[in-house]
Amino acid sequence: RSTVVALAVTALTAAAAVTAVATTTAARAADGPAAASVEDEGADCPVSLPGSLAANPRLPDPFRKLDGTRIATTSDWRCRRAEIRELAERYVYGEKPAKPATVTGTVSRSTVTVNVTHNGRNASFSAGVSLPSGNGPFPVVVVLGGFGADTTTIRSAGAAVVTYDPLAVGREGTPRSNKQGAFYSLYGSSSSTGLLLAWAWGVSRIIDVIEQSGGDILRGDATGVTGCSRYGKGAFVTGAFDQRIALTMPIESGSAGAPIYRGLPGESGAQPLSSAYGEQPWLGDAFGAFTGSPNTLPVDTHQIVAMVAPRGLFVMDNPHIAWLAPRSSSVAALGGAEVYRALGAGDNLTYWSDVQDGNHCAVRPEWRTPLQQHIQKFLSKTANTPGTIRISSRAAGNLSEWRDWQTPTLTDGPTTPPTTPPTTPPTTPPTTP
Ligand code: MCU
Repeated sequence: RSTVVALAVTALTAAAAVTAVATTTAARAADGPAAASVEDEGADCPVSLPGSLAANPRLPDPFRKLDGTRIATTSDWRCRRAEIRELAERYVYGEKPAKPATVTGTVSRSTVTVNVTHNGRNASFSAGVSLPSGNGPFPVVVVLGGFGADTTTIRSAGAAVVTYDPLAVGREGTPRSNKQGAFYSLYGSSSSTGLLLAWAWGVSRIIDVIEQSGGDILRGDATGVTGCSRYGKGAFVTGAFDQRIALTMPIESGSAGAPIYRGLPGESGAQPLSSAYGEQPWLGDAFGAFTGSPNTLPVDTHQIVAMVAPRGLFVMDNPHIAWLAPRSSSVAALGGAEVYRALGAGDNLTYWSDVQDGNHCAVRPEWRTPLQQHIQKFLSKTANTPGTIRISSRAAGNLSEWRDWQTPTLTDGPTTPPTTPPTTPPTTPPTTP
């Protein structure tokens, strides 16, 4: 039985006038977390994946390492995150190759071009640039696809919009055995990497070019990413897999995006995993073994949320469309929020599904101010508004039903090598015969 659900995308043009950023309140210089200077900080972490998988109806404990012990310090998170990344690549998205041997390109006031070479193969793609008013260099928000993102607000908040067509890098409508687009020109049309991570790889290469450009027009050190629906899935994965991205903003991403996989079979009307896996090759080929048994996945999307921590994350959801699995999405955010909290970064996460308009990918008045605040906090660094969790009562998940672990209090500081506990001198002196 296949139910075809067409989600009408309402193309909303000119959003209502957006009040320009007022200077009435002196903006506090934000000391929000800097994004990393490299795509993957845990590339050196040793990770050995499990030989077999055990079913677990609850969300895997994000703090428990593959060796069975739990992390104890905030610095332990770096290599725990690398484990999650490897699991996510192996079982969910496919592999994201590291930066290719050669990445070149150009940045102008209207276009970013990207040329990549790897193992003797070449590919190119480009993206549009739309600058805000004022003098640059400007922080960047990469917008995947052409709908759903409130680009008027993004630009009025001071960021340049880089409009990226993910389909140039990973085309839809192809069989898994013959994937097409710039990514697959380099890594082969039979690559088992799904479109979402191919799209993510494309954004990483745009950031490479901006970083290399000298920074006169666009800043390479303050990047956001957003997109709606299938491109919300893409934005979510893109932010998780490149730590140079300071702000990740998926909109109405639905199944294969933010919603926990384990929640989908029980969420009435939600797009089933088999449908999300089959509709387009968004997920990696390996995910095909799990569409009927998400409980055996060693990773779930609360851990993809956690991969973004402590960087800025603003998840936008629509509680009016059951197909989008908004309840399961709220559980992913609540589960991932536990990692943010443990890292002392609870203020860097916003989840917002409390919205009136039920149209898919509508530009919404409720998100205008938080969108502006997130850009100011994480990209232009001119404000420091704390994040907020606003879950619609229409689609409110309950994390306690989904976990059997508690959030540890992580101490600061390195644990490698583990500190030896001080030896306590015996209180009673040994008796001499
Ligand atoms: C929410 O994203 C998808 C959804 O997974 C699909 O089933 C539907 O066909 O399209 C949505 C979308 O991308 O709408 C623009």
